[in-house]
Amino acid sequence: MKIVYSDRHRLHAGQREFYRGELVPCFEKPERADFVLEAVKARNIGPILEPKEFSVSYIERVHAARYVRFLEKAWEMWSALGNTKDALPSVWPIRTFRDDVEPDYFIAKLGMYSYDNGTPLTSGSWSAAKLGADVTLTAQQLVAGGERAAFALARPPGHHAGPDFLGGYCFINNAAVAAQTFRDQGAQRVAVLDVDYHHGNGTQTIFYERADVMFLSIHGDPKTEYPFYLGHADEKGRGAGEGYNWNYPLPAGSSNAAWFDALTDATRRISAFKPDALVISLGVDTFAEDPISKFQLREPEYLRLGAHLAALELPTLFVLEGGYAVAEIGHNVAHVLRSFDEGAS
Ligand code: FKS
Ligand code: ZN
Repeated sequence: MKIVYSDRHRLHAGQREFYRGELVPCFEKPERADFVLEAVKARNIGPILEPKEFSVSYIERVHAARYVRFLEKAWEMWSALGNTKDALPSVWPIRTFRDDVEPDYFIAKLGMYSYDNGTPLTSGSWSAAKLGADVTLTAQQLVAGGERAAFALARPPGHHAGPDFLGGYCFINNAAVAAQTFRDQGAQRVAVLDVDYHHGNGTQTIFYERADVMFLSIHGDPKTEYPFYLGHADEKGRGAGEGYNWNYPLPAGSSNAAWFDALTDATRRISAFKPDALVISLGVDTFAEDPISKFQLREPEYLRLGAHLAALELPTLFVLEGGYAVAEIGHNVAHVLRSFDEGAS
């Protein structure tokens, strides 16, 4: 399958994130994409294309305009205050606070548009995030244009970014932007299947009240795993969206058998939904050796995942999300894509 990639992802390179009471080097670093690129090249997954440039109006179909304006201007505002280090939020308007009045002070604005302090905003974050969306949309256009599948080798990742918030290393929800674009270009129904270790809280929130985009996620149980406050099994959608959201929280340490039981149930629901396109939020932090996650997938499981997805026989867009055992993430991604291609007709 064709792969879309730009080396300008490295414009986003956060210095440090909070981890267990101290600032440590960011897990989500440019080398991740380098390793994925190397592996897909080595295994001849397909030609590598540069992204086209898309208008921000595609992004604003799923993100609030005022959030996008904030991201565009954030570094300018932060550096105008004399700052040179990455911006990290430190205060949030939770519960009884008001979120309808946007404060003037930068750190207060950043708190309003974020939900964690692990997502450094750097001088190049907006450019890289916009480019990640362009990478994703370029791959989406290939699939909309008749390709069986395509891979958006994007970073920073996207699935934690919601309508008007960043977090979990994510700024723009690439998978959601792509799903919405499929809809806007004539697809009646789109399914988004999130196989990253972490619940795709941003994607779920964006589509929670809608019946035209089904969201399904297999992830570490939020009772103990990030992002903690969303991703439970009883979240099934609201209003028109009821019955179009399916979460498969699994305890940390779950067996591969349990993971594939969840995948089988999820893909059964996708088939019954009869979508015109499928978007896969492809995180490989489900890997047994991943430094921040606790599932046990390895090469045979990634091959099995690719074959299982191919069997759905749907136009499929793969979008890169997480995965941190840096050298291995490339192989894990390549295994999924290769076995998908082998199983695809
Ligand atoms: C350290 C504890 C917080 C955040 C984990 C974020 C996971 C991100 C991801 C994505 F795909 F978005 F990259 N850990 N500050 O893997 O889901
Ligand atoms: Zn993840």
